[in-house]
Amino acid sequence: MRGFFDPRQLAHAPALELHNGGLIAYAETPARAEMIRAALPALEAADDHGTAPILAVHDAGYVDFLQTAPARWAEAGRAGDVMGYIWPIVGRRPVRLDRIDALAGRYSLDASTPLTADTWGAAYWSAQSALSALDAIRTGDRAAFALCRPPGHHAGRDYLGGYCHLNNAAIAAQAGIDGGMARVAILDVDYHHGNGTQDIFWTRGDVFYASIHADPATDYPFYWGHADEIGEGAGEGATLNLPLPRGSAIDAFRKALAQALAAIASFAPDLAIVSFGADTYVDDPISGFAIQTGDYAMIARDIAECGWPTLIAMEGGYAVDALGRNVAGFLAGF
Ligand code: OKP
Ligand code: ZN
Repeated sequence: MRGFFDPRQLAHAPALELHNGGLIAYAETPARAEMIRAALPALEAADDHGTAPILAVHDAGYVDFLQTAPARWAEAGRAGDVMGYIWPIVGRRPVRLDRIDALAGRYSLDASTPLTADTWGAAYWSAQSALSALDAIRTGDRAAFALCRPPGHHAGRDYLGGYCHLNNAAIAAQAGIDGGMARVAILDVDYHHGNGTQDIFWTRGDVFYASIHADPATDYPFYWGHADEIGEGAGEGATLNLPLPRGSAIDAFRKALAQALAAIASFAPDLAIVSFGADTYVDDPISGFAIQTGDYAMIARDIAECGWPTLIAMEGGYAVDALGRNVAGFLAGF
């Protein structure tokens, strides 16, 4: 299976994130991508598809914010990385959103996803890696891997959050549709619910979103990922959420996976995109499932047996020492 990555994705390296009321070292490190890369046969450089496929999903004002906020933040004399810390309360009088501090709140979901001067470039190339994997499939490959980093599934049309800036899976899905595919399914097997992907396609009937994740009653992103969230309008029934309790291991995970795969099979996609997070791993430092390294091949086989052209896009996974073998195990199983 061909895989894609650009070294510019490594440059995004914020110092700190807000965690349990304090600041800790940022968990979504460049070392994650290095470990994955080291465990795989050589990845290919991503091709540059420009900003058009990004703007087909993301709001132009938001993209401008990603590009310009670090400089504006520095000009305003703020030390440290850009991090939202003040949000407009909804339902009150209209407020000015043009100041850098207001924009950081306006365009963010949480205060744990800092921007540095290198973030835009890294996020841009992360999205290009996903688009390059799509090209491989369009030209006949059965499957392709995109080492997306930063990840994408928490980012919405006009907001960042959960270590995500551009929604790589959504950008590839939209590019597939714009390239003539009638239906794309996104299967999200990261530990966390992909609220951004769900939100982007919430009212769409041409992109099916299925996710297996930790119950939002106990885990990030808390507001989204409940079983009763099924989409609206033309998208009603095209969102499937399968939350699992903390502690869930491979048997429960595979049962949910079978349910997700059956739903996707009924949808009959032209392309499947797997938002693959290895943070379901038993020793992941920020997560609570109990998937073992050897289980990833089985999960991948279950998906591969469905026979769809499949783009695998990297999302989370924070047990850095085990990350390479967990991803390599998944891809080998596929
Ligand atoms: C990203 B992905 C605690 C802040 C909240 C956010 C978790 C984002 C996970 N430090 N952490 O889905 O792997
Ligand atoms: Zn995750």
